[in-house]
Amino acid sequence: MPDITAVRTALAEQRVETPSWGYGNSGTRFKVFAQPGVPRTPREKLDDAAKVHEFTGVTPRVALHIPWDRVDDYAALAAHAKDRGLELGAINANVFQEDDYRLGSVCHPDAAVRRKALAHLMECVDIMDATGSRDLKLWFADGTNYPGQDDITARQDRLAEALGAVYERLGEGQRMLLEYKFFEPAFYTTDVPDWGTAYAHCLKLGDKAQVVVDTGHHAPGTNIEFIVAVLLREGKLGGFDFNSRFYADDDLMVGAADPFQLFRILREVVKNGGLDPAAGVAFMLDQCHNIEAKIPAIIRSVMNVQEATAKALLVDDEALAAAQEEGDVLAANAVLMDAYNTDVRPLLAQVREEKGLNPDPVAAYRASGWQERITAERVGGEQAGWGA
Ligand code: PSV
Ligand code: MN
Ligand code: MN
Repeated sequence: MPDITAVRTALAEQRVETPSWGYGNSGTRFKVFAQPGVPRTPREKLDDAAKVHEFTGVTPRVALHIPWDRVDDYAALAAHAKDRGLELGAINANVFQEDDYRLGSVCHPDAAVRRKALAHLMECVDIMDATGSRDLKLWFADGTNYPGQDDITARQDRLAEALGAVYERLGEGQRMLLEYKFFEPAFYTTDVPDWGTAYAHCLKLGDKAQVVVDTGHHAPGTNIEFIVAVLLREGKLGGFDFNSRFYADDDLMVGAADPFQLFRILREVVKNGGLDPAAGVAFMLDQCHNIEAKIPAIIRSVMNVQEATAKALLVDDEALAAAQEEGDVLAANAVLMDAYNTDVRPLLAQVREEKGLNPDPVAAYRASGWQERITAERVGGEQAGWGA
């Protein structure tokens, strides 16, 4: 049986990074429903993130998105984060929201557009220098819509050239995390559509380049835990963008659509040493809260990651190995299902109490008065939103 003290310690030490854009308004292409009290500035996003950390105790890092979080003084923003007990996390680049990028960014057929995109990526590394961020997260909307529109391998060459230049620019202790997504906004080819393509580029680049697995970026039925196991085995799993999908890149709360899949993913993480902070696997959320209250949704999401992790930690490895060795298919499966079917909420409540936290972070947030305060105080000005 797993050592319960070690399980509690692992849970107390796990960190989940929250995304600045999850605190702002978001929606679909049909409608953005604005919510009262939503932050108007990157600093206000950090103020909300500090509340999430106050009640969960495990979310000290906040990912930024440039240009949505562009400020004049990034060191001052990092100081604001520090004042609130936070650190700035991954810097997410954005080379997909300008007219110039209609045919792509770093893979664009026009060298002038490629240079512009590369300059933005370099700017993101400058920002990392100022904020002390470790990770540059790269997601490219690049691709084509029609057969013949552009040359598939030429686009790979352009991608490799840009990635190589950014890689050279990375400083000591900085990493590049390359994200893949099977389609959207490109519908025929995507230039980084899958983990294999991301892995091939990262392998050539070197140790500072790793793959990030966004759970929403796979075709239905994809065995994501297999990808996770393989990337960990190769030392190339840089982190996760957690969220839930029912249909495409839905960006719903992690663990909402398929908690069993999340458990299976975290089982591979735990089993293959990915929970050890030394493994460098970043557990990030990449979500948007379009119709639900944002701060409690982020707290709920963090709790969902913790619950899946707790279940993964409870797998009886000895019993599992014995069943596997005997070829006892049903017994092996039952060991995993026993862990999955365990109610870990009391265990996590205990872990929180040991940290001096309220065992119910959502209730504690609701009782804190923060939502009422920001609703009253954040009037005037423009609310932050996905894309602004
Ligand atoms: C777009 O698909 C996306 O959701 C990617 O997952 C990025 O990580 C995120 O936006 C932020 O740029
Ligand atoms: Mn993502
Ligand atoms: Mn996405």
